Amino acid sequence: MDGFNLELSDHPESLEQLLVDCTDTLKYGVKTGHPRFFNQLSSGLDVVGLAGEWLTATANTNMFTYEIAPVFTVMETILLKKMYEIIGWGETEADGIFAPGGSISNLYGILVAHYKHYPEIKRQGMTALPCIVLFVSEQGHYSVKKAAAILGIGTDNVIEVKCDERGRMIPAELEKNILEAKRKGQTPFCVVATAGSTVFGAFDPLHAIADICETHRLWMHVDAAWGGGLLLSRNYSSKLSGIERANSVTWNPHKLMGVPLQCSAILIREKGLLEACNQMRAGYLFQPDKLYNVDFDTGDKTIQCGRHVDVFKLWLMWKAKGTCGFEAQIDRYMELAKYFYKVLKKKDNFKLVFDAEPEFTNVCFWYFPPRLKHIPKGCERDQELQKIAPKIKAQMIEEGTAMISYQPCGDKVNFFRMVFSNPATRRADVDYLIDEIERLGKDL
Ligand code: ABU
Repeated sequence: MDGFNLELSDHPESLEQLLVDCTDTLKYGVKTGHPRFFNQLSSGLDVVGLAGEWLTATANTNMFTYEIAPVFTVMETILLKKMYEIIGWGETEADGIFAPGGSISNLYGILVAHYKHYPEIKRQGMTALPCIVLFVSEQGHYSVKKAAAILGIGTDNVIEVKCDERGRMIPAELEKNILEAKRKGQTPFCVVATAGSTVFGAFDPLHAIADICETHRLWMHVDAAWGGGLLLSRNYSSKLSGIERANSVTWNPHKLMGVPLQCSAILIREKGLLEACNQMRAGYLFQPDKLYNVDFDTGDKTIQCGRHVDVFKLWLMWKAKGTCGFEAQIDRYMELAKYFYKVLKKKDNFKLVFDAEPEFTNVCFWYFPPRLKHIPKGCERDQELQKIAPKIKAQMIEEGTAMISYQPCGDKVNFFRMVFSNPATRRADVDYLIDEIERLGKDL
């Protein structure tokens, strides 16, 4: 970061210097709004969302009480109601809160699940519990294990359920794992299904999972952090069919819906449970004898005290686009993913991880430099292929032309994961990326 002095000074610097610092901050940072930024599930820059974030910072308030954030609190209630409706829940049966990101929202889902089964845990901790276990697919998000570690359940008690060839949880395997856990004397309490897995964009079969949860009386949490936005598309919402049967749902508008970071909700299909689970009644914030109905105070539903206003930018974007605007944007990402898949399919040097139309906006693929085409399939070729994506990506970053993620997964060596969630991206950017990968990779 040539010439950018990040050290802090004892004395104030000039306004001119501060402006240079601001320019340098953006100059040396990654341009996540750039149409060729494909690295993350959250990307792009919505100008209305930006305005919302700006106004939020101007208000500089805290979500814990209605008395200090009356307007934002009502907006949160309205957004949550909209999200319950879209999921298929009645307003009176549901509850929720905006939380800092999908991992924390998943933590809430599991926290409430074990409180529901064992309310005594709030006072007595894990000593009150048998050996409880939960289930998530092997393609589920790592935050589920984090939550288990944080909550004292332990990562060993997160049982990974096998997936099919497209990365979807296999219900028969789930059932088998539950019965096996019971035989071992463990106590299953929760299943985390995934709607839009991080790497493959897979959707677990929610109805089949809900049936199993009902049979075994397990809490069903759906991690729809990535896939939740698809509920806004009449063309694609059926991929989440069964989500209405979940007990709790994570949904991140900062991913597919393009709301500036952060904006994530945990939605619970039981009123009062969040508050019962987390309430501490701090007298200095939650006085029962306030001038208004204190049911409006949301602060005791959360595991936080201070809470940032994440709702205004989403509310403002919804006003500006309407539900139809989100739908059109999301449908366009799905079309781009299909376009990308079709172009790659015709290219000799590219190989798709799944040779079928993309389930979501994730498209996973390898690039094969001509040199590797002569090495027969097997260990030696895999060893070489493993190095290709990191080398291409490193060069792309050096030159600043585009950004795309890669990873190994199971027995698959490093492959690229293309993902569409950036409203600025056009077909020309997709074509550019393919050409760029060939340019940087052909001599490797
Ligand atoms: N929470 C998953 C985000 C990962 C990604 O953006 O690639």
